[in-house]
Amino acid sequence: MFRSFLILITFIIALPAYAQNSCEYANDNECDEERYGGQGYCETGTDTTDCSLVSAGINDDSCTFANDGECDEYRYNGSGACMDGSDLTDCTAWQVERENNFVERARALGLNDVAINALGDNTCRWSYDDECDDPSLGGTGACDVGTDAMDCVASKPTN
Ligand SMILES: [Ca+2]
Ligand SMILES: [Ca+2]
Ligand SMILES: [Ca+2]
Repeated sequence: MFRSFLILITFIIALPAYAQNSCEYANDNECDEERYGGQGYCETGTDTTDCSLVSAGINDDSCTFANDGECDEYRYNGSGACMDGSDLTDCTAWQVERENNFVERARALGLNDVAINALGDNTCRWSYDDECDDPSLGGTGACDVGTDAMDCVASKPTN
């Protein structure tokens, strides 16, 4: 009797801890909870470890692979070697470089700065996948308006 009581207690204590990472995509270094900007592959409260930095608003270089010149966060299509929120310097540099590439490309297509600004930036998870996902530019709607500029610039008339 006492033993089954202990098992029951253990179960009750362990259950919430289990639920915190019960998602199929838990512990893959990518925060998959929609409330923290993830793709929503995990239900709220089931991808706790991966979302621990993002949910706390932390963005730092705590990853082992920080400052190695490569963005390793999944949320930026990186290698995933770093947990979301732990490869700040590399991912910031990568974003700056990507935006510069976008502006260069847009200018090469003959767009002026007003038109380029109107396209927005490339902060969407689905940017740079060769598919326009900005619904205001005839895209799929997988991205918020103004966050998939590079993919949508290709489909935008240049006149
Ligand atoms: Ca995850
Ligand atoms: Ca890195
Ligand atoms: Ca896209």
